[in-house]
Amino acid sequence: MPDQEDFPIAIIGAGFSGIGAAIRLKQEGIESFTMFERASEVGGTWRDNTYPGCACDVQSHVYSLSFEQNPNWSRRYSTWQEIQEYLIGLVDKWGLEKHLRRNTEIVSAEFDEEKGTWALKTNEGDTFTARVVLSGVGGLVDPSYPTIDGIDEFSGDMFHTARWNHEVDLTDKRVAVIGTGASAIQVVPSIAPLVAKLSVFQRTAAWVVPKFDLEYSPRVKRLAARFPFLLRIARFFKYWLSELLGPIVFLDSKLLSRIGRSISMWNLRRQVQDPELQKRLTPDFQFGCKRVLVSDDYWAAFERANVELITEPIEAIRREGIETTDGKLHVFDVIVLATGFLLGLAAAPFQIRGRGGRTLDEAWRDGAMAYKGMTVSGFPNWFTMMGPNTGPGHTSVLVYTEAQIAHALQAIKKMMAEDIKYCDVRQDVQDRYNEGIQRRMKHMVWGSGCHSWYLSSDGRNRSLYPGFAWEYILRTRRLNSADYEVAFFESERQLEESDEVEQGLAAAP
Ligand code: N01
Repeated sequence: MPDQEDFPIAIIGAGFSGIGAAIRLKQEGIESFTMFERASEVGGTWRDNTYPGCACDVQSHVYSLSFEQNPNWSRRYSTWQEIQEYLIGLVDKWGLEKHLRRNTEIVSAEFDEEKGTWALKTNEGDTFTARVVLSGVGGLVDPSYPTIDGIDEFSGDMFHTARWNHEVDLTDKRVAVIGTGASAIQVVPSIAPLVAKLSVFQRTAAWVVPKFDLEYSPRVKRLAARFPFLLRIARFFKYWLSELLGPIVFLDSKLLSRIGRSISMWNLRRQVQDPELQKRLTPDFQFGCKRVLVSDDYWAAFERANVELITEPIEAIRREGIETTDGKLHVFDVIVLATGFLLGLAAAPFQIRGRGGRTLDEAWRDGAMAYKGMTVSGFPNWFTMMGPNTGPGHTSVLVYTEAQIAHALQAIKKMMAEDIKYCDVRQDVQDRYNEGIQRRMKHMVWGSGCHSWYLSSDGRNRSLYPGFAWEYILRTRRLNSADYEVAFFESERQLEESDEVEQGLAAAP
């Protein structure tokens, strides 16, 4: 077994995946890892998204690490600040600072087949050599800016939800929000009481189910701190409830969709009284096809006198505001772009060169694909977290992330114990796995005719896992060596030694 110093591990990204992986390595007594974070602070999405109302729409007991349960969540659905504090707290608690290189971006990676190592180049110009790479760069990171005519002409303030400009005071301003996705539905009710006028530009209405958020009392928090098993019980029930209800959200079933639709329509009717407005806010696609949103106050915001819904398509952005296709110019002081993200997992985050000099972008020319969402043939010892087809539509993404961390950890321990140079998933195994994933996709609601970030340009879903989380966990639980081409240092050494013996014998008089 090699010394840990001979087994450097790189973790790219210090968001939930990176921090979770670092803690699990520490728990296993593995200290030879370095975390690279391109920003000055950890937290990933919870560092970048600070817009008013930003909170997780998955319950905190499930949207947290199972091995780091937090008794102090202030409410059922935590705000971005609390989640960010939780992550910063974990870095402190586990002494991750000494492993962390802040402001350090990995700009390229190249695999050395002879040595079984990855050379990671940083933006500072140095190179870090790693035996294993755990990539936790996130899937929805870079904002997607819309291509609207005249977008640079606007004379007021304009910013994206993921790059909120806190210097701009919205009080008594005329504000436009473009988009009606998960970010917009949190921004709209939060800023509506502040602004003079709020206009929401809706291209596609969204299905929204009730949130039933609540605050946890000091007593509940004390109990959770005193009896940690209560947190495990809460997590257990919330997780299994989401699995139980999952088929309503992901299966292409008219009957199940009707249940989801009824819940959402009830949510709409209790918040909006005007039948005409109800109609304009009702989606025309199957429940679950786009991400189902969770809110108790988004639709209610349209009942306010200062909030209007605009469904006329946008023609252009002008100096004064937004022009719609009916020729009307809507004048604004501020435009908020709630227009989503570029799907990061569709392409390599930077140039990654694997065996034979092939890049990941070349390997993914026909779409992003990986074995169990983690490993790609030709790119040995590289494990991606939140990779292709590992996102859920119905539960916490962290359940999947933890399964990926556990899988990578198994591989790392095996490599260390058996002096393995590299493990490279076999192309036929990866292909078979992905054929199975796409076969199952035919039964999922995501391809039922709507347009969403779930689908790539060829209409395939390469972002979500078509099934239950428990099943993904079972599939990833065991590392099957037969799925991988495995190269050992030992056998090479033996070969070298036997070559030397043979040469020695041949040279002997
Ligand atoms: O982005 P989106 P998001 N003109 O892509 C519209 C996660 N998340 O930031 O539907 C007019 O969902 C676009 O219209 P359409 C979560 O996974 C999680 O809201 O394409 N409109 C849509 O309405 C989520 O799914 C949390 O017709 C334009 C909106 O902009 C993902 O992030 C919270 C347009 C974009 O919606 C993305 O959510 C927030 C144009 N040119 C986000 N271009 C949690 O709580 C786009 N749109 C965990």
